[in-house]
Amino acid sequence: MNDVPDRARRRSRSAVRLLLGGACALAVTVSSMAVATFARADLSDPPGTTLKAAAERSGRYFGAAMGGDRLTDQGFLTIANREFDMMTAVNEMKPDATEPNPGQFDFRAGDAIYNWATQHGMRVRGHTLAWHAQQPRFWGSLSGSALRQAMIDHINGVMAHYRGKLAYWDVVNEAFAENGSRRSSNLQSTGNDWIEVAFRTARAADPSVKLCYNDYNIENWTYAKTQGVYNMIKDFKARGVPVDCVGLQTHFTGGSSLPSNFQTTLSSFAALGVDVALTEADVTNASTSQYQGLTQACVNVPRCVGVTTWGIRDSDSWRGNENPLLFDRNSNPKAAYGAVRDALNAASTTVPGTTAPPTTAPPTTTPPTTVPPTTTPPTTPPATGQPGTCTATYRMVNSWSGGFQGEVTVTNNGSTTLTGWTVRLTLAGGQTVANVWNGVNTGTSGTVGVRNADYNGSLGANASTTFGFLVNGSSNAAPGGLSCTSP
Ligand code: 9MR
Repeated sequence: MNDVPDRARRRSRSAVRLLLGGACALAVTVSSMAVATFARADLSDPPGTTLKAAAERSGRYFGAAMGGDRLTDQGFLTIANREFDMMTAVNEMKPDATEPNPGQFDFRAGDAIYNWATQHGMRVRGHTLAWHAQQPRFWGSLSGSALRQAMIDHINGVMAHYRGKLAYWDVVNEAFAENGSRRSSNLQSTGNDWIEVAFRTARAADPSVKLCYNDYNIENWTYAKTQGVYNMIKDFKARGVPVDCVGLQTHFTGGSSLPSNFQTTLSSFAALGVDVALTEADVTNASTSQYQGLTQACVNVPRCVGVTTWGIRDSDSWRGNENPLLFDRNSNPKAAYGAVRDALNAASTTVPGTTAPPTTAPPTTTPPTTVPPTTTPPTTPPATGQPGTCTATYRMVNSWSGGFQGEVTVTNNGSTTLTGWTVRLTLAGGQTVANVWNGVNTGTSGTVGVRNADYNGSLGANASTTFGFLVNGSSNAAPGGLSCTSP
């Protein structure tokens, strides 16, 4: 395998990311690592000379997929390290790989890819938790509630291992048929709610990772399958099923090529309140115009967070005889590579939450000189809610420039079971709720109400439950005025 020649020096920001990646990777071996932080979008940066640098200007990523066999392929690793900042395991995190026998998990192959990627400053997309294919052999002898439970146990087992470490998880993969109805499968036969159960299980197992539905042939807006998936996501968002993103695989092969309405598809999904991503892109003969067009569609949609190609060189591809990737078998970039990089550099939208806060100086007004009141502050937070019913307490789980993840614990202080609860909290000015899980919100700014989800409203005496939420805004001020009422 030929190595690629040395390329232009990486921009300094990429160099810093590598150093940070190296430091973080050390931590992987001794403890679990937080999801790698992401470079800030800045469209005034000079054009990126690599795919990842070009993508990062607008807060996006550029990803690839790799199998474990590529970990000893220096040609592959050189390009991966230079050009990509997101990695997906081709097969190593799939259900058959991670749980070969009931309750016996094996993360060695997935971890090897995870460790290499994070040691080189990349983030990782998890692929996949529930799918009709590549299932553990023992699922084949299960059906009904036993199979449903096996799926739930699988999601819990795998997500516990990767908790806090991944950027995205493809929770459910390829669950729709071409005619827009659900694909027949053993999982579908456990009941139509299997997909939402998978997502609810996933959210509870790791609230830090974005949860995606992933499928192919959903790029054409007028295609029945696209509409089927769109209607499911719309329904999930309306009912508070926790889904954060839709992955469009973007395999353009055979009769399938870049549809002219691709951007409409992306923006229509995004308008439902989910991120979108191109998760497995490859194009027959690496058509420059199709690669340019698919990238252009993504960078035109603010919530299109990134593009992943399914492999790096044609020799890595599952359809290698179609030469569908951005690098040839000798590791040379093709014309499509330049077209993709140029389209990324020309992005005019940034991903929400990735732009730097304004650098304007803080206000210079003099603080008021009035003497503060002399009452002694209470040493414990004021009791919230009604005595004898429920209380709500808040903690910040994670924060970043432009937002934070919060968690509220709802506790039943009474001696009888509560059936339903509602928490109210008031966000600081400029803050908006982007997402709530394990609860259903009313309103997204100012005073926001969150009532229990279908499955966590019943709280026995002294029992508690939590819900989580993401907030976008320029300050990370904690919500005020917390109260809890029941029902
Ligand atoms: O690239 C993967 C290939 O090595 C496997 O043999 C195949 C088995 O199903 O899965 C391929 O990856 C698929 C991905 O997981 C889901 N979308 C389609 C991909 C290409 O088949």
